[in-house]
Amino acid sequence: MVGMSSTDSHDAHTSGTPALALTIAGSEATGGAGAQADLKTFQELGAFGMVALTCIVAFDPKDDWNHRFVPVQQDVIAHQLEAIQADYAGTLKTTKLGMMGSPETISTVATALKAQEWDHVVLDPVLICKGQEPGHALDTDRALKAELLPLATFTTPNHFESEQLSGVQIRTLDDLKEAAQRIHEVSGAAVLAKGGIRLDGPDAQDVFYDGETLEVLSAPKIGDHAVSGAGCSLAAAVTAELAKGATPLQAARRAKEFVTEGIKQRVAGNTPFDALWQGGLRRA
Ligand code: PXL
Repeated sequence: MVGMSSTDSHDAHTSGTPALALTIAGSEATGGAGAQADLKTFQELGAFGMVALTCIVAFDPKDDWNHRFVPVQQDVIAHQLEAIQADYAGTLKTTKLGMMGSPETISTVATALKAQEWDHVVLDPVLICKGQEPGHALDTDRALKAELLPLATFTTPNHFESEQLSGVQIRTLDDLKEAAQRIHEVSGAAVLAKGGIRLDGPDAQDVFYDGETLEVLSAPKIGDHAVSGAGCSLAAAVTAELAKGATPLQAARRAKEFVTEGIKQRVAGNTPFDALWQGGLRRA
């Protein structure tokens, strides 16, 4: 603030500043997924990013890259959100919810979210990470449905999460459409249900539904392996686009392009899944 008049400071909030976007997510140390993917996506799409960290994931190279997971203490999560929401009170209107990891964290986050008005709450309903057992996720699943889904304005479930949230078993594109419609009915949110590589056929197909428009977003599949960070980056790209003023359908289309190009230019390491490169659209 040194040397800045109150007018300068006010102007900085109202003109020429980038759109603001918060992610409430876990850290995935290798940089493929989680808060790292979200922040890189925000930056790439021209939004100013913030993070409230919910947990830390460190893959274990000695144990088949299994997920080692520690939650961040509940008061530390609350403090991060307190700082962010006080700093940008009145201007921060867009947030993305990524991996929560526990029912306690879901409650802490829901309480903070309810303390202000939001234009956009993008819920990536992360139930399990690649490599985790679905059984671990049941209590988180219940808390997510009860406490976060009602606050969401947009949600991006993958194949497994769409089945959990809709109760529909998804084998075909029509199943995915039905699941998207059911999730919209229970949540009121715009839904981008991801078929990804899980449905048969040459294309990676996702279904957008917002109560009015049902659109299938389609791009040729790139390889037959899931890429780390694709889900996080998709939801983060939706978030950045919404923060910049896009409609939900525009945001979904742009996010699909972002992820498709990012997968084409993926980064290989020693984990069994490659990581999406958020710079894909730079040389699409
Ligand atoms: O891709 C889901 C995901 C989200 N957030 C974190 C993760 C993962 C998967 O590894 O580690 C922190």
